[in-house]
Amino acid sequence: MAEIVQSACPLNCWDNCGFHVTVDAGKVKKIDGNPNHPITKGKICGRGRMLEARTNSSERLLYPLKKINGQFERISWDQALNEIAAKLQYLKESFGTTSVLHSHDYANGGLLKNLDSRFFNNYGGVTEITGSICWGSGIEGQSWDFGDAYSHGPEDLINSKQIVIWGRNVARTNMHFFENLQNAKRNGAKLIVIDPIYNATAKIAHQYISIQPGMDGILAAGIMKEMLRLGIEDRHFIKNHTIGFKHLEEVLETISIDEVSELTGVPVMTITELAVLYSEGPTSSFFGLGMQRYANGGNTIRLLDALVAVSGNVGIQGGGANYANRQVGQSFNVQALSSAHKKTASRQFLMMKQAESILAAKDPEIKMIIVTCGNPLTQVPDTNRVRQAFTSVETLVVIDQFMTDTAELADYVLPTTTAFEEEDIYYSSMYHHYANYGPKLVDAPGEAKSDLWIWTELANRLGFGAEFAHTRSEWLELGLESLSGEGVTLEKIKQDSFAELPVDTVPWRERIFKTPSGKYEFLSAAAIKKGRQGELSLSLPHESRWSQPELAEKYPFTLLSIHPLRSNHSQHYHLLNGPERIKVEVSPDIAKKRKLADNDFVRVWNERGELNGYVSIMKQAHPGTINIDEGTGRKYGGAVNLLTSSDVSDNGLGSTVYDCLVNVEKV
Ligand SMILES: Nc1nc2c(c(=O)[nH]1)N[C@H]1C(S)=C(S)[C@@H](COP(=O)(O)OP(=O)(O)OC[C@H]3O[C@@H](n4cnc5c(=O)[nH]c(N)nc54)[C@H](O)[C@@H]3O)O[C@H]1N2
Ligand SMILES: Nc1nc2c(c(=O)[nH]1)N[C@H]1C(S)=C(S)[C@@H](COP(=O)(O)OP(=O)(O)OC[C@H]3O[C@@H](n4cnc5c(=O)[nH]c(N)nc54)[C@H](O)[C@@H]3O)O[C@H]1N2
Ligand code: SF4
Ligand SMILES: [Mo]
Repeated sequence: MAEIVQSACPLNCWDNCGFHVTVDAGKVKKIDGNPNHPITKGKICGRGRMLEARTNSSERLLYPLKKINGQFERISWDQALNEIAAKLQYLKESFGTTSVLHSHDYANGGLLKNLDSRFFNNYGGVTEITGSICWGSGIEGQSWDFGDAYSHGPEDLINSKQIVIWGRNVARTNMHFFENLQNAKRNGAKLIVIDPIYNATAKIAHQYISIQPGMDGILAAGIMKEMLRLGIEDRHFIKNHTIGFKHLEEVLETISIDEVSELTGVPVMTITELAVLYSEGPTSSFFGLGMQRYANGGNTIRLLDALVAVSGNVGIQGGGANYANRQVGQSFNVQALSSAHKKTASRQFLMMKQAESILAAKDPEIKMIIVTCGNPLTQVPDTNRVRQAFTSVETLVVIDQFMTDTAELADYVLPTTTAFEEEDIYYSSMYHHYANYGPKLVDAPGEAKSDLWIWTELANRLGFGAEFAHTRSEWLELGLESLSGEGVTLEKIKQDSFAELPVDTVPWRERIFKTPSGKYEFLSAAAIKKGRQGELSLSLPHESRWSQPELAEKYPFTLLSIHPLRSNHSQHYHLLNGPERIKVEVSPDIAKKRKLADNDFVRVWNERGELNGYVSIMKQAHPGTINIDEGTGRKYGGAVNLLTSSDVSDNGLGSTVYDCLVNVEKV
């Protein structure tokens, strides 16, 4: 008898949907939305639905594999765990624990996925990944300005008179917010989209503003200039709740409004209109993540924040500089799960620079890499170098559900469970503030085991098994400990299948910020304390015709690599029907210049690499813009990251994957 069970989406996504999963005879049959979920209300996307195919796929990894003479051979779990544990022990004694690197991203939003840190901390502390290819620049930027990165609750959108979607591909990446935008429009709100690509969100906007990639901070500066010229800034907020405004004024004096228009491609009149619109709030701003993956990404978000502050849209209903919502993750007792106090050694590599750092590491060298919840061979910039780094170490262990490009390079591949094969609580610090419960619904195929089982077994072999001697329920209760006072208990979340977390849905409404001064900081003390520049800067992307004219001669076009519609990064491509080909989207002017027609086979290249694909001419996009969706792998002819740079953004914690010049020609 088929049964419908409440569950949750584990994918790294804004929406964190509630599911209804049909289970029959021990198999997942179908995935739908849970209509009772307060935010996602029964609607889910194709990536969520496809988790059925992902779970039941005949390509699942079923047994531990070891590479012997270049070929994978099936081995027993005992052999795999014994050999990996022995190697870990040997490395600890001979070179120290930081000779091991834990490479990961956040492919699964489960609370218990944080237990990987517990394993590595109890082992003694390995080389860890810091920063983020995804959102690092913006998180750090908002931390300098506000003290943290908090968003308004979804229900507050109703209070906005105007809504500015700034570099966020809502229709594609955040479907429930898209629905919310349509409702807000029906309610009379004005919708503006600022993006180099005329995307599906732009189509529903009252106004679409095309911008030169990487120039959003400059545009924000122009809007603030106009605001000050017209005297329509919020003097009360500036005087009482901010520091460093004089410094901001000085920065704005270094650029003319005509220069702003030249750099951004936005007409002066539009800039003036935006100044008026921002001052006639409440105006809410929603910043995407693509926009800060540039060398100037930190300053971009900081200048956008400054605009929201100067126009009086901070801490008010219907306002906000909405980027991420870290209140969500901070609700849990992740500290207790990860046992950071147990580590005695540590070293950190930047996520985007992991390849260079592996290759350059000394005292100790990296001898072993363990990969979880990540596919660096497709997702980390400068793929050629990543390949070189990941093949340079003695032992590569990859824990995954499928034979990814990264797993193919491994010495040991360990098969792990999918979400419906283990119990967990799922959350996302991106959009809404509900956590969802996902029970174990079916048994894993073959000998696939949960990540937690693997850590526990390795811990047993390395002498700290006692640190892992807990049941799933006990682990979940530990993670929820910080919430028990709020009535969020394991029992309650199991019963309801979701729980509202105690966050502020209008952050900063008391005008008390988490910065050193307690005020909004145009001049950041936190930055200065870190030895960085606390001042705002009107900096440009690293690869542009303004910053590197010679490079732009050779590689005249900007390559974006935005998130794919039908896949979550690299996770769904292999499940899609249709030809395995890369789509090279070009702006109409490029098609004209290079005499390209739809479906032409082209090569896209720069000094870092080359990729082939088929042309699709975009209806409308900023001149000189190309896009190749991220996430494809070897099967498709390669990852777009063959072309991207592993440079680090201005504040030291973000990537520059969209800050990328290329050339294109027909082959
Ligand atoms: N379908 C789908 N949804 C996803 C994901 C997925 O892989 N697939 N991934 C999830 C994850 S992990 C994340 S981080 C989010 C990301 O969610 P988003 O931030 O919405 O997505 P991105 O693809 O990073 O880029 C968003 C937009 O930024 C624009 N853009 C690029 N450069 C600039 C610029 O310089 N200025 C401006 N104004 N706009 C610019 C792009 O044209 C694009 O429209 O999506 C989540 N949702
Ligand atoms: N050029 C370019 N590069 C980008 C981006 C871009 O826009 N452009 N986007 C960046 C962003 S925003 C992000 S978030 C990253 C995403 O980068 P990743 O997180 O590395 O990408 P995914 O393909 O989502 O997932 C990686 C792997 O995790 C595995 N996995 C899933 N669940 C589990 C689990 O429970 N346990 C284990 N052990 N493995 C699991 C999946 O099978 C998959 O192979 O990519 C970044 N890279
Ligand atoms: S991928 Fe995102 S939108 Fe799709 S079902 Fe999962 S959480 Fe919902
Ligand atoms: Mo991301």
